[in-house]
Amino acid sequence: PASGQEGAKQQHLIVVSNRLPVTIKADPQAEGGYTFSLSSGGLVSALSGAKKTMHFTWIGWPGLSVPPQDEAYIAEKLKTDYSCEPVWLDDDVADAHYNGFSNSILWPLFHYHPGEMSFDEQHWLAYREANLSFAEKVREVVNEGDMVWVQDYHLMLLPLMLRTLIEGSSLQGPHSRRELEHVRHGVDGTSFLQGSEDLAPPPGDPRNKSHRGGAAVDEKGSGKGTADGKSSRGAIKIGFFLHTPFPSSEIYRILPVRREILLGILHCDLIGFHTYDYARHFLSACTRILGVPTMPNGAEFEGRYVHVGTFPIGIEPATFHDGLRKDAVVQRLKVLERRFEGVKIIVGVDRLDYIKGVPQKLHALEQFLTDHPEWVGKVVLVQVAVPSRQDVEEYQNLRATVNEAVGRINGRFGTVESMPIHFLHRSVSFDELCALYAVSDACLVTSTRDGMNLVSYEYIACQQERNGVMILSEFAGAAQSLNGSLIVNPWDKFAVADAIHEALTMPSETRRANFEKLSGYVGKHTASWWGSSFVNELRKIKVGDFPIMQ
Ligand code: GDG
Repeated sequence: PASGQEGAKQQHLIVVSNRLPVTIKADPQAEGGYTFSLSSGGLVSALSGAKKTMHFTWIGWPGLSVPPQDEAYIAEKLKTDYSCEPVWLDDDVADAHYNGFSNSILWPLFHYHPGEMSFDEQHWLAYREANLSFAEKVREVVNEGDMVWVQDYHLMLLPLMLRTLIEGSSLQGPHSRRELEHVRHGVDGTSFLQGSEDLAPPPGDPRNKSHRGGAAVDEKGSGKGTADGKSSRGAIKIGFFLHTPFPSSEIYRILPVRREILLGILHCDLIGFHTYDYARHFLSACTRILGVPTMPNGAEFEGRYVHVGTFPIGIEPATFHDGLRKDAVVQRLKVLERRFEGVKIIVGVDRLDYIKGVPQKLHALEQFLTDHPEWVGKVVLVQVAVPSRQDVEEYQNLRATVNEAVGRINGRFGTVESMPIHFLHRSVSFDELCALYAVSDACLVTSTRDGMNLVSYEYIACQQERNGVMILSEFAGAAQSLNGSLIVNPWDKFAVADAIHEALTMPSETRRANFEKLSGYVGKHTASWWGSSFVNELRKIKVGDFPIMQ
């Protein structure tokens, strides 16, 4: 991050996500008492291109709470080494925001699991409060002309709060007055704008010196608006990308705060989704719930045109190609090939989440072995099930269901020599993942809903030699792009069993032809392609640009 002066020379991109891409661990032996390591998520690689060409700041929750006296050291280290700015949240707010509203309300609803949704007003308040803490942090670092790119369902109120705090938007629109009041004042009547007054200490206040931007920039007269009414509308550009599906408006309208969430992101200049269907669902929710006029590529909202587009995410295939060339991976692959000689391997890699359809996958395998007993002992499913969100009750129930199914199927089809399911309830190293993908004859993804699903992309990236078959749920966003896969309905165990059979017996020429198509797509639509497409689109938008509405 640089000062306002440098920011004027080079466009500044501020990415905001719930978690920072840095893992911080307390370690009394380490210098300063903490260790720091960059995570290797898709978002990190997606933004690597933008990082090189733009002045770049990443804002997020650091994932741990530390004694107040350690915060400054951590913040300094994050800023200097990783261009990151931490948002500190109280433990109870972080928990109710993340496990509560985000993962017990929005996540199940967006994945068509309203039965798993438990709405709690305290969670809504915490969501609002956490979004406000993020908005305050953005306010500290942002300057006029900057682009802010907000990531995912944890931060859907952030665009509205940024317009209010930074641009002093009047919040007087005909559609929204009541809901904006709800977002501003919450159900407890406290206003987030009151909180914002603390953010603009009077000139000369020592707090102004503690951070760049924010009130200090206002003192210099950058023209940045404030919550006290000095409006500078359009001062920043705001983008939002949703990594999950956006459900049909028939499902979405179940949400008690459906209007507030839509209004939250409608304050963007650009909203992106993985697929055209998600974008369409969002636009129809805007029309049906808010009466907002829409076109196929956007919506008219309070005198502003909100652009809506599809930006399918991808992976960096080169990371996997490099991985497969590593000595350790080559050796491991040989060991696995020897161990499973004469046996076909189907691989599954999923966070243990009810959207990933792991029970459905197990039922389909059971059906396949029932229909084709000649395959018993000749095929194994290696299922990596990474523990996830274990504080949420639904995830604990899922674990019990899956354990029971694995035990039953292994009990039924296992022999002294072999078990049909190798179940790993833990994560594996990147090297092990590469070797596992490469050694497998098929990959089975049975998500009941999935924004995109990157495991399918990663499997393809590792199939140069084997040309394995991708069996992919029609309910994963990836099914819209990965032409050359066997597309299945995961709820139809007979159809999935048939697809398993087709995959295991597919002639090599067909596998080769499918692989060529798949690999071409994965190689072109990479994570960095996704990142730069979105940022370029956001950059191109002229504030005040208004297509003619029909
Ligand atoms: C969300 C959306 C959307 C998994 N196990 C191990 C491991 N992984 C890595 C995979 C892959 C990632 O985790 C999972 O990505 P997915 O895309 O499949 O799924 P979500 O985590 O649910 O991600 C999804 C995505 O956001 C991006 O927009 O595609 O639909 O739900 O990269 O490799 N990595 C290692 N060991 C493991 O055991 N090293």
